[in-house]
Amino acid sequence: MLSEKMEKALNDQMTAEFHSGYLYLSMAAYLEELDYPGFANWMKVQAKEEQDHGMKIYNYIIARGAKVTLEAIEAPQTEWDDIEAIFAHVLEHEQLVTSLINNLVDLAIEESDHATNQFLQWYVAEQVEEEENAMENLGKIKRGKNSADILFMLDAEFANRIYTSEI
Ligand code: OFO
Repeated sequence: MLSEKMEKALNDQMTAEFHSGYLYLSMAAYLEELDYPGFANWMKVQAKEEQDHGMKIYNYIIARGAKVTLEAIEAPQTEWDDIEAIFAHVLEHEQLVTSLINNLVDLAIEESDHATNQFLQWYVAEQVEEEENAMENLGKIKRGKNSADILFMLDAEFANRIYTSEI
């Protein structure tokens, strides 16, 4: 059984994950506009993964006999200054999500909700990976941003990312 507070916190995090998906889809659309189909592909895969992150929480709430409440998803940003700003935003966003996950873990510990704490450890590990990838990608873009040839090669590299379900 989940406490009312935990049920609300998990529903909020589920919405935050769906919002992340929406944000990355918006970045994908902007990158398509800039004619970078490879970077757009990377963002579309990321958007699908975020959908999975939300669904994992959805499934957990149901498994605990609690209520899933879908909330409004805030409209995402639709334009950025340049490609570096997009990837800097990804890192900033993932750091924000890490802090949200940490708050949830703190609540699980405070409530001695061991099952939810254990469930959340998947997200703790995932955020390490998310931040690592975001830092690596931003580094690549920063190094290549002044060369059309390098950006072309990076776009081709990012086109190789394939979606694999995380649920
Ligand atoms: Fe759900 O990991 Fe990114 O936001």
